[in-house]
Amino acid sequence: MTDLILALDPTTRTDAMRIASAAAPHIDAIKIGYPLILAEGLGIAKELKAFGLPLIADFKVADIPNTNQLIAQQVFEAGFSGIICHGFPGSDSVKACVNVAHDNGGECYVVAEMSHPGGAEFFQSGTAERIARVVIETGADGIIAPATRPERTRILREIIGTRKILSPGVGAQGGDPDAIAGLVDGIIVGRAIYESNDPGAAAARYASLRGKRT
Ligand code: 3DU
Repeated sequence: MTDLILALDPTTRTDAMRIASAAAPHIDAIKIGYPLILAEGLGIAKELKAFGLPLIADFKVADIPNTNQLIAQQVFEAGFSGIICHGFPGSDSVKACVNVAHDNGGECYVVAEMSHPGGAEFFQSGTAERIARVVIETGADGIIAPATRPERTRILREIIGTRKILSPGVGAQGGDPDAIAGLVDGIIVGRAIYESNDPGAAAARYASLRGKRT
């Protein structure tokens, strides 16, 4: 079964905990990033751990290896089980995140191509494919690839083989779960769940739509 990952981007602790609580029975992991962390602090990670789900830090880390390592150490000390970094800073920067993730029994995912329209400007022309190869070279656990462009994600799947693909863009960005779920290991859904009047029902609906990995 393809995982359903909640992108928990509300900017108050109250909303985040309410939505996570409603969605938790239907989801496989929670992803948080700058919107919630900058509003409420890194400590929110420990509170969210109470739901018993893997917690992914979407900081799209993109610095020199030493700084990436320092950031990743903070992430795993805060209680996360996964980290997302960018691939364009190069394999040494990615490797720094991979090493810290694996030293902590966690996972590292690398953004290969982004899901918004502008994601087609720089990540195509071979860049996404090159980043996917960096994932293999560095031993990273998988890539982030767009649900909005299944044809691109299919090409990236050929490069990364059985490594995981987590795919944002379903729902608010227009990605169709039917078109992507069979290609990827996890779909990432944010606004279509957390902006719903009934986040629990919305999460249940996406859980029923995600289909099987083929
Ligand atoms: O569009 P949504 O509200 O479903 O949220 C998508 C989430 O995934 C959000 O946290 C965003 O920062 C993240 N993301 C992308 O949308 C696209 C990417 O290429 C990478 C991450």
